Amino acid sequence: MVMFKKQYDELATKVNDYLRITLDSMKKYPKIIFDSMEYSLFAGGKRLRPVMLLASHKLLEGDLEESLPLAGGLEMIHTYSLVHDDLPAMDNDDFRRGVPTNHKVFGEGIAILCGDALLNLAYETMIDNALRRPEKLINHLNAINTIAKAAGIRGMIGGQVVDLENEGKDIDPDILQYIHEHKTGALFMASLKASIMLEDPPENISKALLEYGKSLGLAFQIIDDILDVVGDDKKLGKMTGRDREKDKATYVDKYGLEKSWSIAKELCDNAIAQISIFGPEGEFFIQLANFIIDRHN
Ligand code: GRG
Repeated sequence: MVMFKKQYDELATKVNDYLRITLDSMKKYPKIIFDSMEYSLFAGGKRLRPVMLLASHKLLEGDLEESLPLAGGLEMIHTYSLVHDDLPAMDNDDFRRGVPTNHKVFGEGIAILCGDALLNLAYETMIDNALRRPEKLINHLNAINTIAKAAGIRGMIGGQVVDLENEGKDIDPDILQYIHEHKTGALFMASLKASIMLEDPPENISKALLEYGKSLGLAFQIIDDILDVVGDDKKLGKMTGRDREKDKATYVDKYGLEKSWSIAKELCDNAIAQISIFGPEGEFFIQLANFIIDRHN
């Protein structure tokens, strides 16, 4: 576990340093938008998705300098989704990552533009990186395409739309699974798929990584549903009990706490089982699944 934490922190630091350098190159543009992007990007997220991207690229023996801009781009997309999701027109939340939400500090207009700017900067960053690597241009275009699709209507936005449409309704379990797999799972999958696009590993390796991502992404969101009921606002850095207030479809609502835990644990076990193909090299991913099942924030 100590080793896992050290490896995780090293990768998260790489992401943070990269985001810092990239964002600082935007300093000459209007101060208010720079400040609002900096505020949400550095409010203290776990960097889970970019860490997964870098760790899987490492597992596939890739060069992390090559994938770092994709990892940074993915975190920018994730942060934009949080800023927009917190807006009054969406979830209307006051706290995120332990601090007041972006629109509470900068106003709704700037928060909308902040999300738009982070989304654009993500693609600028990933495309600039691809253009610097003509020998692997197709691999990079495929990786960017994977991330774009996962963030779009066939992925995260699609899941969010079905989520919004179903607030207050008693939905079928398969619709609930669709929402979770798309709203949250799509970016988890994209982090692994992007590294697969860069390194073209054999079919059985890609299959194992993608199955891992699918199970872990769903487990992560189910645990998020659970933490919204039993979690601590301070540790989570956001208000709990919001799903019930908004009458959102959740696993806890559908299956109860105990069954939701057992579904999440089973999914984590399935994720871990996929990793045996990597032998001892896969240890980080086993510990990552344990970290997700044990998380409190
Ligand atoms: C496009 C507006 C828009 C929304 C898309 C992802 C999403 C849908 C909304 C964000 C809010 C939300 C409840 C998402 C579910 C996924 C989730 C639990 C996000 C929080 O991820 P963490 O815990 O956050 O990795 P940190 O702050 O650590 O990065």
